[in-house]
Amino acid sequence: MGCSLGPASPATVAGRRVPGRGCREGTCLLSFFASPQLGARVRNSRAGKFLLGSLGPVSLVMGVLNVTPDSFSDGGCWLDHARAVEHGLAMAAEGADVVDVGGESTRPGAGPVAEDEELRRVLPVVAALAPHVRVSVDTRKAAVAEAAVGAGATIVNDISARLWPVAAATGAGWVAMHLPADPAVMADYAARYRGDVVSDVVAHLVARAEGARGAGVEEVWIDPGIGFGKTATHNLILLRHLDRLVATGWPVLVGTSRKRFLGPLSSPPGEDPAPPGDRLEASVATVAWAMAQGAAMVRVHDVAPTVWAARMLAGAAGPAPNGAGPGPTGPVAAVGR
Ligand code: HH2
Repeated sequence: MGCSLGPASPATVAGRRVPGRGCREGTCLLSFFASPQLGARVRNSRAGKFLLGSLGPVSLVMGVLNVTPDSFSDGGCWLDHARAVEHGLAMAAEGADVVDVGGESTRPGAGPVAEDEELRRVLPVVAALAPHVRVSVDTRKAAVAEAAVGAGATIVNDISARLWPVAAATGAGWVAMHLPADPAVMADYAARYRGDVVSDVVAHLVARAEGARGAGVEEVWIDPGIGFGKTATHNLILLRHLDRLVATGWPVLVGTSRKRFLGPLSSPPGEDPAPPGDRLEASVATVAWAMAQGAAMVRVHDVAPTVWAARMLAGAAGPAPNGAGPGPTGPVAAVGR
């Protein structure tokens, strides 16, 4: 697929206020978790939604930035550091609340990446983006997570759900994702799995989240790991019952963007599954569903349409106090996220 850069250049991003988005440089997420009132609301509310006044639920958007040659949908696009930074800033200008920088593909069959190579890929990009937007590092390696936090990342996006000690030691936020088998063998695992996928995912993530909180991690997210060791049916069941994850009270992150299970749903019956670049509508539809179920953040490649979807959902979920609708100059813009 093509590697198109977003509309903004770095020069236009610094200091620019994005219409309709109140979160610049990670302040909203930080203040959200720093606020006992709002933090308690997310942790304790049955739906776990970001309920801000009468705006209804407003979810955050995490933009994907893979500094890899082989990621399943944008492999090779952002391997060059200057292009990666430009794309990260463009996503921030489009309204991403977090930019997720990764240096290792976890698609089925991807080869392992040596630690020094992963560090070489991600650190300069994290350091360049961190002054402008909140940055997470997508890694399974403790040393990479630690170094990325040192370079400015404030969330460890951990598909292995094992790196909470790094978050505890550094004060970073931590995402625990459900990964039931190593990516190299997860397709076989998924085909053989006969359990209750929703109950297993909920139990696994709640145990990890409680462990991390007990170890002192203040900001903990849980993520069902759509596409990781799951069949298309498992993915759809997890989406259907996302409310059970949300009901745990831990803020939920969901990543469906461009994933394989969307391929057959994105092409006419009888035709080949749509390739990753042709899964935009399915991606937006599934993250919109996730947001409507109470997901507090969605991880996407296509930031701009997702931000618009989030804004429309916020408007649809609850009328603003003054009766104005959502939009660049409406109450959503005034209150932010
Ligand atoms: N999915 C991918 C990578 N990291 N992290 C979280 N928390 N949730 C996800 O669903 C998730 C993730 C896979 O997507 P991508 O990074 O685009 O692909 P690749 O692993 O090929 O780089």
